[in-house]
Amino acid sequence: MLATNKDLQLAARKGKYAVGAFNTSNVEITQAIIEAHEEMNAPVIIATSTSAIEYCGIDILAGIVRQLAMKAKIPVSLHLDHGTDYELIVNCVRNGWTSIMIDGSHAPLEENIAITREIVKICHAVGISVEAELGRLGGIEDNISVDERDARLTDPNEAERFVTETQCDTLAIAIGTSHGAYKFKGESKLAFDRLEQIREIVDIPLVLHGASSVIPEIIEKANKFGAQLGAAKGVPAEDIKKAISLGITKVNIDTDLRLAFTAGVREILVEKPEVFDPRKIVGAGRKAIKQVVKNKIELLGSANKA
Ligand code: PGH
Ligand code: CA
Ligand code: ZN
Repeated sequence: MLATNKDLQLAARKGKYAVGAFNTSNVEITQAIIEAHEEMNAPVIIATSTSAIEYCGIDILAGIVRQLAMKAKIPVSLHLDHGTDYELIVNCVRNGWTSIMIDGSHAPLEENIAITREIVKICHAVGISVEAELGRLGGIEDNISVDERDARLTDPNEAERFVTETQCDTLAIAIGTSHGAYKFKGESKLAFDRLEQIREIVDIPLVLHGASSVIPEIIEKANKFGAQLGAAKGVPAEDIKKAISLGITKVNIDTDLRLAFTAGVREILVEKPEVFDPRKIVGAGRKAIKQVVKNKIELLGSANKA
């Protein structure tokens, strides 16, 4: 069944767990995510970036996610990840998205507030929940690359004002994570004190972007079969757990699924050179994603919360 992020995250806050937001761009990834959640009776957010929508086609991607969601016994939200384009957002609203992220984090505060308010007005009129972002993550976000120098932690006082003035339903904050497979040069360092300060003065559910762990065994497997992902590094599982204990109720994961897919596909191509059926090749990637998603459900504590 379909649900909104707001409802899923309010339930998660009560139950002290987090809902995973997993990115998709095609049928196999969506199947892997939804099947894993069905088998573990967990609620889920299916996230679609602008480039994923461009890749698949907005109506096709909506069709895939909504058909699978309506057949599923668990609540599924269809969420726009890092929306920046007004026309695309309105198109998602028309095509049945249940949740929208408006990412005005690259703009100055006043402008971010103004852009977010406008999207909230449109979305709330039709029962769609809105995630906004304040502060800047490092790394590459869809097509936008944020230099380390421009990355900026969320200011708690700004966050309080931002939430009051925009009436957004949930808030993505920057506490030191970044998008992609190369998050940290040395040890991972998250600003948990900042998260606590924000949690104290902001009373809407909070979101952690850039939350892939870049699982070492998967990197090893991919490299064993020919990948070159030497210095890849993510957020350790313990840090994700700690962030959830401090109030994060949505954890965004894209990179870990991409890596799992790559390792799975590389393995079958190397181990079974006689295979040339796309279903077997892409199917191996789908299977690898499903296993990673199941492990994430365990980590986030969302099993049996559907
Ligand atoms: C994310 C995903 N999507 O919005 O924040 O982050 O690159 O860590 O998977 P990762
Ligand atoms: Ca952003
Ligand atoms: Zn993100």
